[in-house]
Amino acid sequence: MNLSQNIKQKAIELGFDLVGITDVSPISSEQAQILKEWLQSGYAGQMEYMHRNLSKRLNPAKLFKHARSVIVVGLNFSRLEKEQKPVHKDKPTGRVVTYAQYEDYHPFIKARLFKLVDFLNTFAGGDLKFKVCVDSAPVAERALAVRAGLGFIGKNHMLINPKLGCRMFLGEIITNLDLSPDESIIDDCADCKKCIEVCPTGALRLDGQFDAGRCINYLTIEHKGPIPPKLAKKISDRLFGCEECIRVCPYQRKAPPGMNKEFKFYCDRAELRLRKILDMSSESFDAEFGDSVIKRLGLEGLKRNAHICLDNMTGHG
Ligand code: B12
Repeated sequence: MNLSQNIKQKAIELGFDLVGITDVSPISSEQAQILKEWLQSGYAGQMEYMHRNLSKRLNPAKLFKHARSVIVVGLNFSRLEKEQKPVHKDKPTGRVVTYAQYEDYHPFIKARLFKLVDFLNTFAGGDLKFKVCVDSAPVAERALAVRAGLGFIGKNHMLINPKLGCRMFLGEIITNLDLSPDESIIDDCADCKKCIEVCPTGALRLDGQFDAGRCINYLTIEHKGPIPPKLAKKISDRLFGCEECIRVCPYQRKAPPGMNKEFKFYCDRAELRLRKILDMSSESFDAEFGDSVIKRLGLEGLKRNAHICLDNMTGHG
C-alpha cells in the first residue's frame, strides 16, 4: 500500500465514510466565478464572514503556507426516512433538521481529524505541518470535495455522493505531505428538478444560483433579528433549519443511514415543544443543547423561531 492508500484506510477506520485527496491549486475559475457572483448578488445575506478572506477561500495555498495536499473526509449523517407527523395543536411542536439532532459535528469531526494527523506524523518524520478545517475556516469545502472525488454538486447545491447521497459533512486536513490526488466523479442530476420545485421560499433559483438570504436554514439559524413576515410565513413549523431539498433528492432517497455509532444521535430532537422553548431559561437551554449546533443559535434566536412557528400554526402574525 502506498502512503495515500494507508491514509485512506486509516480515515475509514476512524469512522469517516468518504475520503479523498486533492492538490492545493486554486479552485477552478468557473467555481471562483460562482462564488464571486454569489457574493456580489447579495445572496450571502448577513453572513459577512463569507466576504472576508476571499483570496484564501479561493486558494488553499494562501490559507496555509506549507500546503501541498488536502485530505478531504465525509461523514454520512443520513437516517432512515420517517413519515412526517401531524401537528398536535394542544402541544404544538416545531421541526428540527436531521443534522441538528446529532451532537455538534464540528468537534466530533475535528477530534477524528486530529487522530488522523497523529497517524500522518508517523510518516512525516516529525516534520508534519497541517491545518484542520471543519466548516468555519475560509475554505471552499464543496469545491475541494469535488476535486478529491467525494461527489458532484447537485442542483440543491449539495455535494452528492452517488452511493451515499447528500447528507454528508465535510472536513479537511491541509498538509505539507505530497500525496497523490484523486480523480473527480463525473455525474449530475440530469433532468431532475425536484429540489428546486420543493424549496419553500425559492432560495434555489431557476437560474441555478442559491439565494441563501431566502433559505430557511439561513433565516432560522444564521439571520439575526426579526425575519421579514412574508418569509416567516413560509417557515411553517420549521423551528431549526429546513431540509426539503435534501429529502426529495433521488440520490438521498436511496442513501444508506450513517454507520458511525460514536456520533451521538438524539431520537427526541426531531420535534421540540414550542411552549417549553418559550419558557426556557438560559441555564436549561445550555444544559439541554450544550453539545448541539442549536447552542450556536442561542436561546433568543430559538425563541424567535418558536414564536414564528406558533404564529404560523394559529394563523396570527
Ligand atoms: C455559508 C454556508 C451555508 C449557508 C449558505 C449555503 C450555500 N449553499 O451556499 C446556509 C446557512 C444556507 C447553509 C445551509 C446548509 N449547509 Co452549509 N455551509 C456554508 C459554508 C460555511 C460556506 C458555503 C459557501 O461557500 N457558499 C457559497 C456558495 C457559492 O458556495 P457553494 O454552494 O458551496 O458552491 C461552491 C461549489 O459547490 C462550486 N459549485 C457550485 N455550483 C456548482 C456547479 C457545478 C456543476 C460545479 C462543478 C461546481 C459548483 O462552486 C462554488 C464555489 O466554491 C460551508 C462550509 C465551507 N467552509 O465551505 C457549509 C456547508 C456547505 N454546509 C453544509 C451543510 C451540511 C448545510 C446544510 C445541509 C445544513 C442543514 N440544514 O441540514 C444546509 C444545506 C443548504 C443547501 N442546499 O446548500 C455542508 C455541506 C456538505 C455537503 N454535502 O454539501 C458544509 C460543507 C459544511 C460542512 N463542513 O459539512 N450553509
